[in-house]
Order: sequence, then structure tokens, then C-alpha cells
Amino acid sequence: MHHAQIDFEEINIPLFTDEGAALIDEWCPAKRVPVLHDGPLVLWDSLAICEYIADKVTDRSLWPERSDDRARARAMSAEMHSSFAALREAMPMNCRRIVKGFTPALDVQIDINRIVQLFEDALQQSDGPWLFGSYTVADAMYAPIATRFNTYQIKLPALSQRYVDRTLNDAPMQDWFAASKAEDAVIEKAEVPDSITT
Ligand SMILES: N[C@@H](CCC(=O)N[C@@H](CS)C(=O)NCC(=O)O)C(=O)O
Repeated sequence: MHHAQIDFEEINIPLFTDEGAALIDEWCPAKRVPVLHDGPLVLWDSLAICEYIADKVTDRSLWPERSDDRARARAMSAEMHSSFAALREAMPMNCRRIVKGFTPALDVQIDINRIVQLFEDALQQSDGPWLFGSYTVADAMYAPIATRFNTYQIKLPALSQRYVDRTLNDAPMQDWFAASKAEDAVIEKAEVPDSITT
């Protein structure tokens, strides 16, 4: 929504707390985040929210121009939405931390390899700087992967690493990281321990 230059108000829901449970009951019909309220419309799914925002903006495109690129960007976004269970389980998103000495198990490495293949293919075909040239929904869908690759210090080929760095340095992401530093909530079950200590 920042990239679409749409103003919005954010309500922070502290997950897995009593306060968060009450807010989820109030705002989230599917009992999950994210959820978007726009007037009477309630949208309870991240990809549907992206599609809605992309439909709403008329002065900029949040999907690629060419129809086959658009199809690939949609497939890539749908794959993010429906896949990578091993990675999600082993590498919970945690943009306040760098986890030291993380070694991916085989199923996690397979997910990482698939994502790197997606990044490399898209970036080679578009020539960057975003996956499909200009910023699209696919970049938004993979932003939580960029933060995970950073948190767990995953080694990447140069092209993918440059893309991850671009995502991490994107102004809305920087604002988000700054906001996260001001939070003190910790979700214990999502805290992956360091495996080496310094
Ligand atoms: N399909 C949903 C998945 C949403 C989802 O699983 N959200 C997680 C956080 S990323 C959540 O709300 N977890 C809270 C819970 O499990 O109680 C989407 O992408 O919108």
C-alpha cells in the first residue's frame, strides 16, 4: 500500500496474547492477519488484499505490463502463498533478530533453493531492479522471505543477494524495521535459538 501511495491506518495486533485475541475477534473474520477494512469491505487474505489494491490504483501498475510477465508474477505470488511450509516452520519471520549459526534442514534448503531459482529467473529475465522490473505485488509477497534470508543469514548467489538487499533497504521496509525496534513483544514459540554463541 505504501508503493501504491495509498494512505492507511495500521492496527498492530500482538499475536498470541489476550489483547491480540480480543483484537482478532474484533477485526479478523478468519482469525488471522493481515486483514484490510475499506469502508464496509472486509478482506481477510494477503493475496486478495494485494489484488484489491492493484485494482484500486489507476495511476500505477502493481502487476507487470506484459501479459506473460503478469501471469508469471501471479504464479510466483500464488506459489509464495501456498508453499514453503518447511521454511515457514523453521525460519519464522523475525525482523528484530539475526540468528547465528543457522543450518537449514534438507526440506528447508529445498524451499530456499526453489525461491532462489524463482528470484534468479525473474531477475535475469527482467534485468531488475525488482523481480519484474518495476515494483509489483510479487515483490511485496516475497518481502517476508527477504527478511528471513537476512535473519537466518542464508548464503545467496550475488543477483539474489542484491535483490534481498534492495528489499531490505526499501523505504517502507526500513520504516517497518524501525517500528519493530520500538516493539517489545516476543513470540516465544517463534524464537529460533542461536546455534553458535559469540
Ligand atoms: N492465508 C493467510 C494466512 C494468514 C496467516 O496465517 N497469518 C498468521 C500470521 S502470518 C496469523 O494470523 N497467525 C495467527 C494465529 O495463527 O493465531 C494470508 O496470507 O492472508
